[in-house]
Amino acid sequence: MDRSNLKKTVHKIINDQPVTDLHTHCYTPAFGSSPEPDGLLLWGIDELVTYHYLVAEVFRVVPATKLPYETFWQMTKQQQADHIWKHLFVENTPISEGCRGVITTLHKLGLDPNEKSLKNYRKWFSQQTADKYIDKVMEIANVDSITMTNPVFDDVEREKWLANPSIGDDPRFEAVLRIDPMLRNWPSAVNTMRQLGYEVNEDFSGNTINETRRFLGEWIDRQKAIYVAMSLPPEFQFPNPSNPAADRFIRDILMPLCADLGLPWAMMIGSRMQVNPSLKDAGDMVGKSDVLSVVHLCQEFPNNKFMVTLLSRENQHELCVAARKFGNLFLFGCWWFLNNPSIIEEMTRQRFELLGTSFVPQHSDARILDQLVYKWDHSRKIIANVLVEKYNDLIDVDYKVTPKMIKRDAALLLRDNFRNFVAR
Ligand code: RAT
Ligand code: ZN
Repeated sequence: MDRSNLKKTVHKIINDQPVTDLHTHCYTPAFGSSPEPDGLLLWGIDELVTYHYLVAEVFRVVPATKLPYETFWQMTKQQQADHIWKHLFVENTPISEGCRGVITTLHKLGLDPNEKSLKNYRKWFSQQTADKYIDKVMEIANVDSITMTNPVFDDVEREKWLANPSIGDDPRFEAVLRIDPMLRNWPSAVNTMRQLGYEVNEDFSGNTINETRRFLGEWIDRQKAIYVAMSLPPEFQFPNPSNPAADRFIRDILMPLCADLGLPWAMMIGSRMQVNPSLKDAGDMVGKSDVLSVVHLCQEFPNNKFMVTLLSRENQHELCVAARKFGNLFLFGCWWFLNNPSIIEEMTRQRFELLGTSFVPQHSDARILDQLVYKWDHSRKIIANVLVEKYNDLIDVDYKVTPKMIKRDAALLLRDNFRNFVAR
């Protein structure tokens, strides 16, 4: 392949490759959509601008000493969006990744991102319907499948599944059973399962093991979940002698169940919750995790499949090395605070160098449907740039890089590595 065409060819192939987005917080329209109360599918300008990443940023510009948290939270969604637009997009330059994302999204939707007020955007969005808008966004972002996050311990969402068994049946979406409280707060998980009629006890006595497996199994079936996921604190350890309930849950319940069903367990480790609760969803922070605990899990459960993403930049190299040791350890994405161009670039380069093409470079984590547009636009550019660099290194020593090879790599990275890993 001619070196002068390489950059253009790689960018085109990466852009043309549909992405299977393995972790988002987007929902099928059947879950209800914003601005309906309790609508879980969030989309449109007011949701985009009030994304929790931007809530955190606006409180740096207009601190709580000037606008108390309670006053902000009492405002309507539109008032919050107007406040954020004014301070982050009009009176300041929107160069943070969160802000830039809104600008990219508006631009790629064909809107002028220079408006001083949100009025015209609101008008444009009011002419869309959620269902058709999903198609439009998936087409622009070139995403072929959106993986939801479905927290069974969330009362609002659980009731929606119970009321409508086909709520997840939309060919554009896949479900994921999300069960953080099982390891973050076992007593509360037990309490909820008991209320739902399962005979479980905090001390694992009686039928707890079978009943918890039944609970999880039934929800995996109901959701047709393609994996089971948890976000875990930086302190997560396995084994953990000071938390015998956690070890028992993993050893006696989760691992056997996942192995039987061929389901991966996705561990997203390193989120330190609510260091500033006044910021609500924006109040979480990052902490370094214990990679050796991931290694211990891979050692003890060679028949299980582990998907792992860690939130701290400092953990990334050690995690890559761990993945070289265990074929059942699957690395994915640049999560949350890592989803910034400089860090995505560094992580992607490091992963190519240590793991070849055997990982998934990115997921969107989109909470607002429209974010698929910018998250994939920004990430594709970085992935393509790093690939160009790697192909050039091969071309330098006379290795022939062909468009067919580049297409094969693009398909693995953006779709097939994940699909193959979750295949049962
Ligand atoms: O990225 C986010 O929006 C976070 O608030 C979390 O939802 C995180 O991605 C998670 O899945 O826990
Ligand atoms: Zn997430």
